[in-house]
Amino acid sequence: MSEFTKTLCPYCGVGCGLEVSPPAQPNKATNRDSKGNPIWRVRGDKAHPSSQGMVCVKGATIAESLDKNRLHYPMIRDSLDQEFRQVSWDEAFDLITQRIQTVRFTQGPEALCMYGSGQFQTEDYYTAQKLFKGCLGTNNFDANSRLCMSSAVAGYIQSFGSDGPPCCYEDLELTDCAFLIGTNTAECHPIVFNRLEKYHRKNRKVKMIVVDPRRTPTAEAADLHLAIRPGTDIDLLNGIAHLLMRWGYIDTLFIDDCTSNFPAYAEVIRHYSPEVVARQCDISIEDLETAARYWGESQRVLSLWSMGVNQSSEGTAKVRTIINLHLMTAQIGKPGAGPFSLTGQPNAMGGRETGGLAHLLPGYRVVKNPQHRAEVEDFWGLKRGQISPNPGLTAWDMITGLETGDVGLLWIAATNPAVSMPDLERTKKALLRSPFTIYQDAYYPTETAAYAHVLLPAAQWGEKTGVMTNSERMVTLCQAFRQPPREAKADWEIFAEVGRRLGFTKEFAFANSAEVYAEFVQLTGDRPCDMTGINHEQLQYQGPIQWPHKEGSKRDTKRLYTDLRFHTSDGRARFGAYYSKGLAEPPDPNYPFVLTNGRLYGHWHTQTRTGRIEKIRSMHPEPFIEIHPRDAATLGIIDKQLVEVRSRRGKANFPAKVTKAIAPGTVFVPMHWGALWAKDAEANALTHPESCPDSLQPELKACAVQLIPVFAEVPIKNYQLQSSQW
Ligand SMILES: Nc1nc2c(c(=O)[nH]1)N[C@H]1C(S)=C(S)[C@@H](COP(=O)(O)OP(=O)(O)OC[C@H]3O[C@@H](n4cnc5c(=O)[nH]c(N)nc54)[C@H](O)[C@@H]3O)O[C@H]1N2
Ligand SMILES: Nc1nc2c(c(=O)[nH]1)N[C@H]1C(S)=C(S)[C@@H](COP(=O)(O)OP(=O)(O)OC[C@H]3O[C@@H](n4cnc5c(=O)[nH]c(N)nc54)[C@H](O)[C@@H]3O)O[C@H]1N2
Ligand code: SF4
Ligand SMILES: [Mo]
Repeated sequence: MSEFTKTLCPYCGVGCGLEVSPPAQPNKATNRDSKGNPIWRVRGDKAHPSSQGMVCVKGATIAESLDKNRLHYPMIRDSLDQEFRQVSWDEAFDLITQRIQTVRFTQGPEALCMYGSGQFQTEDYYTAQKLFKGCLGTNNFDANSRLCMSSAVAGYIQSFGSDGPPCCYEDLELTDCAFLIGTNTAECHPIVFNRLEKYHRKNRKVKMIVVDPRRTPTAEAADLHLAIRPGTDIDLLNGIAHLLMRWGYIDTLFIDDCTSNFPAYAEVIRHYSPEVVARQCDISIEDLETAARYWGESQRVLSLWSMGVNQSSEGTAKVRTIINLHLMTAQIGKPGAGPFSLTGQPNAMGGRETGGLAHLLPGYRVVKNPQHRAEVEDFWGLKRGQISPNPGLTAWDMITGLETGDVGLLWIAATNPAVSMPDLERTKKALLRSPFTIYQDAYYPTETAAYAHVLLPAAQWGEKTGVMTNSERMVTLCQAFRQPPREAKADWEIFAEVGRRLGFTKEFAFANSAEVYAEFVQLTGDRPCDMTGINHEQLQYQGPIQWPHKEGSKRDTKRLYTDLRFHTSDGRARFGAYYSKGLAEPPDPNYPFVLTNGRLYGHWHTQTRTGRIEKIRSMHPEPFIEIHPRDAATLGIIDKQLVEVRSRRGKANFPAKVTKAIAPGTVFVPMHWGALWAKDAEANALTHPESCPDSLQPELKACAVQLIPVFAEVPIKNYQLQSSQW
């Protein structure tokens, strides 16, 4: 047997294949961490079709985080002001099942909630859906993907009749024009960016357009950077459409044969003349025309987007407006073209397949569709009507449900909402009111642990075998290569055991994760995400497989919609006709700046892993706020000076980084520093929860703030969890 175990990087949605091996000389000091644990060797898997052997710094260093600050035992406490005490799994399970039963029979199943994560493996997701939506009869399962992908999901469903990114990574090397909007691909999807950037550099005729209020490393590489005012994407996209129409770059044959609702859309874009759009977006007419010309003159246009688009109070409309451009120019269903949503988390896609949002059911089904419910009920052996016809509570609804007392039990797994939810002061207050919170994580401490009554130790990457799907629908087996530390268990095992103890013994009689997966794929039969031809064994021996992959099929499906038929009832893709609405909280004289926020290359979200890796800490030693020199001069702020940032909801402090990389009137802070990692530098102390009416995804990317220079010499440091504490 090879000394290498094949697996997948558990960070971003690029989904790079990794090979892991034990340290060559485990006893050598340099091969051990400060606790004496062996450091596993990680390298890119050259055979993985998505990444072809490449990895970024996060993938390369992942093994260094495995043994630092792990949660080893179940712990409980009666109230949040008490210390935790270690208990056996038996005791923890008893307490959980008893609380679930009490809440179920006193408040009803709708008072039970689970808040999960795109960092679950597919088997974890599926088991949780079966437990909550099937056995307990509540759709109150939502995931952090609500804050991440839900606008893309809603946009695809509304335009194409089904979710599912239609493109593949090969398209990065086949396109004539890459249109990157609201994505800092270079830092957040580095290997996707490497593939595109290499091809772009070699082929000077290939154009790259980047739409982002910041001059990110992604924008640096572009032929054209459109530094639009935050929240003006729809103006820009409709403006490009206006010019394509005016200049005759539209494909009327495709529009007639394959789409619907074009007249309503044509009426909307009529209002977006270059003069109006340039003013609205704060860009030049020339740049707008260049963008439209690049798009119109290219044989193949590929658009890529992520949080600058999705995290918006008009996120779904933004997604559909991108898709509109593809429909009017027939840029879909062929190599090098299409609207490609880059997924953030490693298994956000698996979450969508298994129905891991409050309005979804497994197999790309939706709660509101009676036939979909009936199909799942039959498959799970439930009585008709047992799955609730109402979509469950979304992530933010769970917070407000705690405020009103409607939520009686909250189970949080593989996400750290005390850092990542909007309006943190309100979020934390609500969490403090929770009658009973179970928190299931691999690490301790994390910010959210402070709000839990029960802590459950989760096995993580490398300690459990399961499946993840990346942005290009590539399904990879993530194999375990070491034992979970002490008493940690896989998420799906924890959910299944609770299910059995609640009396659903036959529903959760899985012996291993391969059996869970085998059951799940049956629910995808004849659905857009058909995976009936995929199982663990095949993934292990043949390598990754792209869906749809029906039982018996010989080849992967690289692209969707190559026959130009869509999943709508008439087979046509639908144009969405949207006027721009702008930001939910625009700047005003009291709060004159737009605060946006996002990610840095080395860090992963709330730092539970990357904050414990020395190399990454030294890449990004502290938080900061980017301010344009003109704004800094007006406010009398100099580089590195501490700035207090206030919004209507809260405040935070960051050292200033005065730079032309940010547009005047806009400021940027990284999202990575929660309460454990810096003093008062939480991006979400400032943000608001207003969300898109269709996707219910909050507008994390923009809120109005004021800036106040602080004249004190107290630089913010990574003040807790210094290496001595590891
Ligand atoms: N290094 C690293 N990589 C990651 C992650 C990580 O934590 N660290 N997380 C992963 C996850 S879960 C996700 S969701 C992805 C996110 O990947 P991205 O979406 O690429 O990352 P962000 O930095 O959140 O936001 C992208 C850009 O949106 C821009 N933006 C803000 N407002 C607007 C607007 O109104 N319009 C437009 N067009 N742009 C705007 C911001 O300036 C920012 O540069 O990254 C994944 N990859
Ligand atoms: N202001 C602002 N806020 C944001 C965003 C933004 O751009 N700006 N982005 C939003 C987006 S797109 C996202 S995806 C979220 C991310 O926000 P979170 O989901 O809160 O971030 P993570 O730090 O990735 O949290 C994952 C947790 O799961 C744990 N973990 C890892 N593996 C396992 C496992 O196998 N099992 C279990 N049980 N636990 C595990 C980790 O230790 C960690 O505590 O943040 C959202 N919030
Ligand atoms: S690009 Fe994403 S999946 Fe690939 S190694 Fe980096 S973090 Fe991991
Ligand atoms: Mo995300």
